[in-house]
Amino acid sequence: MKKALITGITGQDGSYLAEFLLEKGYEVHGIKRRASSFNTQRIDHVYQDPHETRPKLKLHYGDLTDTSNLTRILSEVRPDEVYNLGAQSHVAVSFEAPEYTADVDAIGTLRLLEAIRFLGMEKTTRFYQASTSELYGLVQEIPQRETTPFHPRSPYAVAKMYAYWICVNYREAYGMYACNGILFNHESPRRGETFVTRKITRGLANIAQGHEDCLYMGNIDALRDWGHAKDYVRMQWMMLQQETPQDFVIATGQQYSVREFITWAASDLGISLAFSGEGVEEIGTVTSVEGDFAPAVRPGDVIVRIDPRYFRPAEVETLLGDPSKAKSELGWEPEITAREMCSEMVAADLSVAQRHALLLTHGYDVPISLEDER
Ligand code: NDP
Ligand code: GDR
Repeated sequence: MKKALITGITGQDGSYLAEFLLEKGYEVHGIKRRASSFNTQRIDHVYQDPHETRPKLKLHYGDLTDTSNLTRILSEVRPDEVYNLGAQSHVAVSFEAPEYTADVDAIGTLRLLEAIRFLGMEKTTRFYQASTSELYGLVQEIPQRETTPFHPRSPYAVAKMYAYWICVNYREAYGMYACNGILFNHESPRRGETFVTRKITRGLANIAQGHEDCLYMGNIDALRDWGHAKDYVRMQWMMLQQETPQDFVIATGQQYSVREFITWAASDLGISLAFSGEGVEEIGTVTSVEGDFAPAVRPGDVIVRIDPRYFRPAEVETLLGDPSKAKSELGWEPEITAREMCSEMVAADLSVAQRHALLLTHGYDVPISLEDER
């Protein structure tokens, strides 16, 4: 039985990857951070009681900032494959906490690689690094492929650039099987609530059910290549099953704006929107409402506004990936479109908002944040 160690197992990708590897028969180990409240919601459904004789999923307390902890976990587990998904992954937050972001995202990667080498596992343990389309930042070529030069635009992207190159360096210097997956944005109902897609689907579902009045957005003209996290974790595993380690761009090759995503999500709720105004004055006004999903919304309501607080000191305006290499060399194809994914996310967030509305009707005032969709 193969053993995998996942950093970031409690995050969006970590949870899908853990499910995927468990289905493949792996023994899965994950590193979770100590928190003052439960932080394993995304993997609770695959959690196995440690009192069972041979649980297939084991969690270890740890942190990418803690070298001795990482070394100890690696020496105990001796995994065949390490998936380094752990990161301070929010681009806007990285401007607020640049040093911490560098410590976790850049030096954390080095710590793991160095621990693998220190333990003499560099020829036996395969390593996946969660690299990102944010490396392209100020884009030098459209679409972006493996050979497109990098120009990172945030402390997050700069930290991830170090991680990218240290991974390449350990491959070249020590013959490690180490790969970078250069993944474009990927989402799901398990996406963190403050990333743009989830903020939109959750915010509009709450507005539809009367829990909030307005969605406050940043740059809605930003263009992204959005895929589904389930499709992308499959590719993370495929990258570690090849004869030789290589880096791959993982993307759909389709690009949409944040504004289009808002319109899709609204339309799934039966809401038609018209945008007017310019810059921070721009607003999204309801033109019509159909069906039963948005009982709290009326034509004429302004449900989208721009708030400059969500603008970034340096923005990545446009990203569009070219996944040809992954398609031709690994036979990988994304199966879920961005539009389908948006509907899945809206349905999940609407169901939470509806349950909340039902509780309110029956006199239970449960704070909605406690009910986040997993
Ligand atoms: P999430 O933010 O959902 O998950 C991040 C994970 O990292 C969480 O489990 C988090 O733990 C953990 N983590 C954060 N800080 C530390 C730390 N100091 N030590 C150990 N673990 C830590 O990210 P995603 O699942 O969306 O992304 C997975 C990886 O892929 C990240 O590295 C991200 O940067 C990268 N990536 C993501 C893309 C995307 O579109 N989703 C695209 C390209 C790259 P906790 O739950 O306790 O917060
Ligand atoms: P991104 O994702 O920065 O691409 O990083 P995010 O969803 O945060 O932003 C996408 C685009 O939407 C614009 N935007 C807003 N973003 C947020 N979060 N909130 C808003 O209110 C808002 N309004 C407009 C942003 O400016 C941006 O242009 C994600 C993360 O998962 C990274 O870890 C990963 O590496 C990259 O995707 C690929």
